[in-house]
Amino acid sequence: MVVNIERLFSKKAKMLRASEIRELLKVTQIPDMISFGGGLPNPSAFPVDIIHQCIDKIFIDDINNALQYGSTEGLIPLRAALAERMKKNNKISCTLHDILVTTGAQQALFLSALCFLDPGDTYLSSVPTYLGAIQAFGAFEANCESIPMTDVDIDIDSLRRNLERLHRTGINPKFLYTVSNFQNPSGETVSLSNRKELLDIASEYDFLIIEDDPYGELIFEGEFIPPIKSFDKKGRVIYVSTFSKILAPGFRLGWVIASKEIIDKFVLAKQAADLCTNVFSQYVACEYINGGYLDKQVLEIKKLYKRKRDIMLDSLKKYFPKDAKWTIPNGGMFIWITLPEGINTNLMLQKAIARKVAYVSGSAFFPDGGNYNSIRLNFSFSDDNIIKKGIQRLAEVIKDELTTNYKKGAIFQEGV
Ligand code: PMP
Ligand code: G9A
Repeated sequence: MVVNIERLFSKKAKMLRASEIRELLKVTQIPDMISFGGGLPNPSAFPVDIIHQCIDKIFIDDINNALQYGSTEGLIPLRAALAERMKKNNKISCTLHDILVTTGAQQALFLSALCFLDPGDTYLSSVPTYLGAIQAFGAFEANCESIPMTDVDIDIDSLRRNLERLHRTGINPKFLYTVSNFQNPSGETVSLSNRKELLDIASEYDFLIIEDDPYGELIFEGEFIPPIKSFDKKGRVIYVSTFSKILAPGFRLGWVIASKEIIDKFVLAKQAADLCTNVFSQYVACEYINGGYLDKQVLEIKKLYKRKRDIMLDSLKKYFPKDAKWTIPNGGMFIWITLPEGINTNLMLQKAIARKVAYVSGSAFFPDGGNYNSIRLNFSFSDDNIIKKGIQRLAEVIKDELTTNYKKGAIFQEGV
């Protein structure tokens, strides 16, 4: 008898949706395709020789433990090294006991969803926001209240208005999700005063903040702004970061800093998910930090990505239509483009792919859709001359679209 699998899937499984970014990664396999789509680090930023040295040392010093199961919390020397680094670089006062090592930052988001979101619960998120977070939280059947940005900051008036409206109907959001530095997707960074205000409001209305910070180390210029977590005295902020952008995403290593109650609960959830994070990866990362390699490598990565950002910005200025606008990120990996209203970048994507250039349409980063006239460009992955060529190609696609399909002021429906 043929098994009717669909009938057996859980409600949660039926609600799972494909990530447009992960789908787009397939397009990058097409020969000669220039992809500004996926948020991929540049392979030349991977410290290959250093990784080799670290592994050689592990083979000599402690290979049996590196190949063994480990504790769910993570390797003690790695957590101690992270606590030290978080204090020194990020002004977050913590010890190794406040840190849980996770299978990438993505798992930290998934554990947050598992531990805090029941079906029908509400969370807040600034928009546009990281697609993987929308996916993780959406899997738990939660409702997202989208809070717009005003320039670089989360719109405090809108946040307060939303909170008042929710309270009148008896809804208490569980948390606010934000990527505070060099956001994925917009490249913007939330100001110091906005960070403090968010924490005050979280305390007033009694919700948590999930501060996702994979890009904070990749600062090219401007002042370092301490994370929201550094002002948190009450255990209200769950801070999430990752080795993906400062070592290599293939290691699948991230970490969470949170209060003891939260870490304890996440440990239980993680036991059910994967027992422990990849132990061999943790040994390599530990050697990478304690051998003094990480700081030097971060300097190299920043130099490389700043150059790529500048090439992309110069090319945008040279080739893009005059009425296109874009952000100028002080770090990270992304530039956000706003095209004239009436352009549908979802529809335009097929034409761009036909001309062998890919991007992510902006609407993917809004849980409620819309914003069809925006796109996200990644500048870290492509070679320098490919960035120039790709932006030139994309500019031609946009100019064609403006002369053929542009419907000034058109409102597009979801799904087109
Ligand atoms: N959060 C944000 C904002 C990201 O951009 C990413 C990856 N691009 C992640 C989390 C997931 O990172 P990881 O590779 O550590 O799972
Ligand atoms: O899904 C991935 O491969 C990570 C990249 C995320 C992004 O492009 O935002």
